[in-house]
Amino acid sequence: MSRLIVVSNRVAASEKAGAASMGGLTMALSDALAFSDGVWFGWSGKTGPATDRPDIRSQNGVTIATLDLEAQDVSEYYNGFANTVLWPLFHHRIDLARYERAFGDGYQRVNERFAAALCDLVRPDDVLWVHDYHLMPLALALRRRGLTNRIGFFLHIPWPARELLVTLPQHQALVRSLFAYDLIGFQCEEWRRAFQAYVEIEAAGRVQSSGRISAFGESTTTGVFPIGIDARGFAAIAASPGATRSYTRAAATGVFRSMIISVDRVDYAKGLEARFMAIERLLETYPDMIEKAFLLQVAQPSRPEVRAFAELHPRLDALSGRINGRFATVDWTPIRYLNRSYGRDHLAGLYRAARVGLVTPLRDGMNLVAKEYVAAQDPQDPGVLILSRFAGAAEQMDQALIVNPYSLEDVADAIVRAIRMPKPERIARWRTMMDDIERHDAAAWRSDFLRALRSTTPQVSAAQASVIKPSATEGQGGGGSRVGFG
Ligand code: GDG
Repeated sequence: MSRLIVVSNRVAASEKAGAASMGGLTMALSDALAFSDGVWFGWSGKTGPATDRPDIRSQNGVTIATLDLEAQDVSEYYNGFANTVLWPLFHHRIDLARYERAFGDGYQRVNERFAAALCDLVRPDDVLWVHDYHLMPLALALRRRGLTNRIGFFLHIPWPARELLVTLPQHQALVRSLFAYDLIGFQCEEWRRAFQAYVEIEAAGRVQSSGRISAFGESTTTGVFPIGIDARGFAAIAASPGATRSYTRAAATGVFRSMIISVDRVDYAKGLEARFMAIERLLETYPDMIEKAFLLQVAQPSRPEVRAFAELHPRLDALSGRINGRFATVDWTPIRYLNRSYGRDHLAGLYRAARVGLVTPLRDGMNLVAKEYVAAQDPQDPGVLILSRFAGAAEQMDQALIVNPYSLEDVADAIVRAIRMPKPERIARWRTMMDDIERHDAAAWRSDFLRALRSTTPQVSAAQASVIKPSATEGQGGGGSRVGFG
């Protein structure tokens, strides 16, 4: 049995590792790692002197290997290229992206450092699974060091439209570097199609119906693996004592009222501003909803060092304050904006108490909140999910009320329809979605991906690995055998 090595920017926090605090992704990966005597590798989250030697510890049968990063790396790689270049670009906000060469240098430097540290840990028959946009060039950096193991990549966020991707100065190097993986996984067909369109048009590549794709004189395999949650586990959390306490409290304050819940990181891609405005439009258009409906927005602060994220806070404060000032009455507030995070059990109780789950990102790789909302419902009296068509989850969850989050009227109408929906229709829609998320849960996602990865033809032979070199257009600011993003 070969070991699994999972590589992600951050490694799951250990201290709180109880079922109630772990997300579905962490659970799915932890199970697989424990089973295969595996290793989870990533940034420690701390700053310190540059090093290739990871700190290694054992946690629930899993080896955790972490590297500290220098302050400059955090600034250029994490806050810079990952979250001020790739995050906005891949979420179609090029107006918020800052294309600075120093960010590309930092991105390259950290991927090289990860590769150097990993090479000392990896054994010949290990399988590597790399996660997300922070680490796209990692496989190429590993191949250039001679690693011939199977390496898979999963992108948790959307793939952008070609017309926007080409605004990135390093677009070709970035896409080309992905061809060093044996398997590239996307959350849904739409993101895979966008990737294929880039490769066909910009790189004169060839796409086969099997998912095999060739360009730059290399080929790899693409696949669609919608990430799931631990649906049964989450349903059990929703019935736990902690969840029941938060359910009872929320239900008591919402008697005779319809609670609408949203849960997001404070992130421009999640569409919080448009959502608040849709609540305002709801109250303008449907006066009978005044004192009847209210939004409970749980909004966990996120990436405070990145300007576009930090700037969102005062805007949301002002918007919720203005709408509340305009519509609130002595004992009712239309938007309860909670700028903090809650335990998973608390959250599950709130989902269950809410008549409507309002999930309206402007663009989102998948969106797990949509699935958690469904899993937390009372089967005898479930609430209604309203879901943005621009979330990857919409491809799977067509029994939700699918909306265009840019249209305030569309969202307002869907809220009224959800609140008025008869119980038999609510149950029928919920049942279909629940069956699907139970079938396609976190464990299925992980095993589907790993099965596909293990059945790919190995990407490179040892001999080929030693001759992969940067292209003529790459390497400025890098040099030698580095990947070339500067
Ligand atoms: C990326 C992609 C993709 C939120 N607030 C609290 C809390 N949360 C938990 C939710 C959910 C998770 O965070 C958020 O997951 P999402 O999927 O909505 O979003 P991203 O963080 O943007 O994740 C996304 C995902 O990767 C997985 O591939 O779906 O598209 O952007 O689980 O419950 N959890 C707790 N307290 C909170 O206050 N405990």
